[in-house]
Amino acid sequence: MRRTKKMPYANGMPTPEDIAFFKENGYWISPKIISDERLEKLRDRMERVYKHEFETGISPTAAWSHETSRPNSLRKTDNAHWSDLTIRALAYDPLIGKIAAALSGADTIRFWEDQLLLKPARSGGNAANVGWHQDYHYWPCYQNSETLLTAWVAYDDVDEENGCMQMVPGSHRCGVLQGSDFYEQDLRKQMDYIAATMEQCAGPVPIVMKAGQISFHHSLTIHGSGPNVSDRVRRSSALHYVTGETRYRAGYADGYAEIQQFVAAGGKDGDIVHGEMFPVVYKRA
Ligand SMILES: O=C(O)CCC(=O)C(=O)O
Repeated sequence: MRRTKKMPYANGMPTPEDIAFFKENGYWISPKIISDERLEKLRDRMERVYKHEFETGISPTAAWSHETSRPNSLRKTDNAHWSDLTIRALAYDPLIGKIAAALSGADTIRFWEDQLLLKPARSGGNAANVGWHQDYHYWPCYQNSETLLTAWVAYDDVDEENGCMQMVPGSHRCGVLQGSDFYEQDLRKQMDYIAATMEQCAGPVPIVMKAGQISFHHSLTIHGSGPNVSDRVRRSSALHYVTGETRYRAGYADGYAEIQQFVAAGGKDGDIVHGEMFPVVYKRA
């Protein structure tokens, strides 16, 4: 008789069961991949970015935060990998790319954008919440939601107390839903949006992780996060990847420097995105 045995992790890579879990649920949590030493350096570099000490001399694209007027709110900085080489090395990490390839079934993974996120300790209230959303809502510049995924790297231990992400398992199979809003901080206002998936999905479920673990999610998986009521800060990098089959949809370059550069270099509707702002981080041999 043949016995089915759970395969062990090999260097952090997902097993066939894990890949099936990702396909079914729209997310997967890796084992610890980033060492404590590397995490220490990442936290230090994050601080430097906040102090506007940009190693490359280039500033991030945009910051959505309330550094002075609302110190308890979520701090979100886009494209810190432009400014800092340690954060860039994380974004371009071939192992993260290889996992993204295994989960998505793609041969090639390109990196394109990151967000540095900090949810302060004892922020309470709504100010550090992230509204329920599907990432694809923000990326109409790409033709197919199946070719896009995010890796969220925990710089600290994350749990429900410090406002870990919450995912609605299976919501990536519900198509694009109206009501996505990262910036809506009163999560109760979005109950209709979540309810739209409830006939097909359970959840939401908390994405509890130790520092150095990485959660991966599909671009249609509904997710958000609540307040940090703990004494612990919650720091992370959200890294956005496209597969080698990702095609541009014309008319949506606004606000995305990477897409604008692709278009300026001759990229047209339906072309596969590429170029120096979409570096290949993994290619199957
Ligand atoms: O950090 C959070 O709570 C949300 C992050 C997020 O929306 C993302 O990584 O796509």
